[in-house]
Amino acid sequence: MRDESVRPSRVVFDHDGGLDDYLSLLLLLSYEHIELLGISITPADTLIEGAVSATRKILDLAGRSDVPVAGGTLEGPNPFPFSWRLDCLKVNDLPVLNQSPEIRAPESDLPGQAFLARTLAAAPEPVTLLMTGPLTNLAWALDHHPEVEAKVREVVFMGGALDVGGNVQEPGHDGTAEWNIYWDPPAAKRVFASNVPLTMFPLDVTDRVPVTEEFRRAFGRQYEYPFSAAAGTIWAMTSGWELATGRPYFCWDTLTTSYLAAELCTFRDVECDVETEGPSQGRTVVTAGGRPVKVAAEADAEGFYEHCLETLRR
Ligand code: AGV
Ligand code: CA
Repeated sequence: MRDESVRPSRVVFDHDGGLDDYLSLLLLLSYEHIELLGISITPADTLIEGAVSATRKILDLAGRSDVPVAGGTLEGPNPFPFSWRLDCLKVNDLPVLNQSPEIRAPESDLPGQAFLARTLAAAPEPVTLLMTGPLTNLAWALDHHPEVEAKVREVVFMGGALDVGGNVQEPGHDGTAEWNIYWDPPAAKRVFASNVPLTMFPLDVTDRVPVTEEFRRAFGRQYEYPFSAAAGTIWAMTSGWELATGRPYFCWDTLTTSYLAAELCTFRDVECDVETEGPSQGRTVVTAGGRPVKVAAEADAEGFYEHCLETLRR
């Protein structure tokens, strides 16, 4: 485990309502040294009402009905496939998340982007910002509330593809981009233009942690724990993905989240830029003179799977 004395304890989470975004939340809520200040949601790989609702229900399951949730209203130029965005509705209807008819965790009156800006601005000391979707809300916060820049100790984000192919397969695109960056390339460019320290988990490292059948089924053997019941059921929704598309679902966001609690990856420093136009838009490129970024390079896959299973035995 990480040395908790040197780890940030205050975290703001911005996610985009995909299946592994909810798994990330389950992990985050299980890390005892982390104080979660609030959650903003980007309406990217999701339908926002379903994502806000499912997120609040997970907070209730964790006994963390004090954490506020805010749904964002900003949309990037390249929408996610609609069928992917429906996953949040399935999570929202999980029996383990619907044991009570009412939802207690509060929904903010503010849109997600303004909530993120206000939460950062109100923090007495810089906080860690975990982002498992596009960087849209942070880009907005930097543009509209420049004082938040000094409140971000580190942005830990899932996105990009450096020395491997991307995962965008859309007409007119060359396949070099990863979806979170592709959804809103100018937002990534804006964040790269800031001075906030960036720690990036690109496809290069997340490719090492596919959601395997063995990993999914291992949650069944600890089903008596509500977090494992939720996690195993959510991962089961990824079954068949490889047959349908030729590629597995990956632990993209969960590997990124595990960085806040465990030493499972190695890192390298790169200088990086983002393409915002044309057939490579959303591509992240290593370029001399580019934006310095700390990048996760290698992952201990077996250690990571075990970390998830152990963390979610609750
Ligand atoms: O590109 C990975 C990002 C992660 O934040 N998301 C899913 C994760 O939450 C987009 C994505 C890529 N392939 C997908 C995605 C797929 N097959 N289904 C749903 N989302
Ligand atoms: Ca995501």
